[in-house]
Amino acid sequence: MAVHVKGFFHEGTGTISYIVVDSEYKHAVIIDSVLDFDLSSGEVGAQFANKQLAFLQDNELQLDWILDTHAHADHLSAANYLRSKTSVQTVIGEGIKAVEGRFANVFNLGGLTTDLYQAFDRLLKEGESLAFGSASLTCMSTPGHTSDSLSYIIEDNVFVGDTLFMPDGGTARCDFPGGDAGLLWDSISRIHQLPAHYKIWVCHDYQPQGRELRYQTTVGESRSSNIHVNSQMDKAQYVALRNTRDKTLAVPKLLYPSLQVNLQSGVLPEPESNGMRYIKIPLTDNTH
Ligand SMILES: N[C@@H](CCC(=O)N[C@@H](CS)C(=O)NCC(=O)O)C(=O)O
Ligand SMILES: [Fe+2]
Repeated sequence: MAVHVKGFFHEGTGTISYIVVDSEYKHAVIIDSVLDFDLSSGEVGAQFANKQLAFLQDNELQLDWILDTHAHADHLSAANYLRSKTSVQTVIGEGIKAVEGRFANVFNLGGLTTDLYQAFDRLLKEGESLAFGSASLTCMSTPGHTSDSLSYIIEDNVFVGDTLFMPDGGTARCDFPGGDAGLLWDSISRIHQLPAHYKIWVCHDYQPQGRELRYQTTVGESRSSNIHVNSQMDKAQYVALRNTRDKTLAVPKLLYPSLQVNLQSGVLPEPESNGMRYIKIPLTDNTH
């Protein structure tokens, strides 16, 4: 398979979504697409996703799968929007069931819990493969940032979601419910055991020190120079560093909207009797 990777940067959330192309057979998959969302006005848009659809059309590509690496907590997934436009199936890791179970209580979803994760067409297990173009893609379960995190391997490309950032960005936070710094260390160790030339494609770049946008490294480069996980570090040191740093991080601006929508593969909440859709924000009352 002749693999070509096209990254699309979503400025508002620092997310990189990918279209991976089997250039020979003209098939493609989309990984981690984003809906535009303005929190203050409640406007939801599809400008970003439409750019990706235009790319598919302009290049006469047949879309095989709409993939998410995890239940994102900082942006709304465009998976369901893309499915509505293409009739292609949405995919996430089976760990989404546990994530959903944890948040059902936060959002008081009660008896709905078993229906939510059925919003995804396919739930993948460690090592499972999906047909893609002339070959296949395989997933590796890489929990830690979230318990449902998966990495997708397509030939010598690894789409790691938030399991790793660029070497100067380190690693993702592990303080969301179900996050676990020790598990993230173990998952990264597995990725770092892949051949050194494998390309790692990250899902976020926060441009440390204002440097230019970068979203691709290699296993070799990440292994030797990631600022959080490298040969100078051991697991206990990493867990301490990660947990200390996580205590300093603010709640992501779009945490609650993202989870409510992303547990349902990007389906917006049902309209209420006046026809409007609403996002819930659980309040913590610290007034007394
Ligand atoms: N300021 C961003 C933060 C988003 C965020 O927390 N991102 C997660 C990945 S979903 C992370 O690991 N961030 C690491 C960091 O901020 O150091 C927002 O509000 O959206
Ligand atoms: Fe994330």
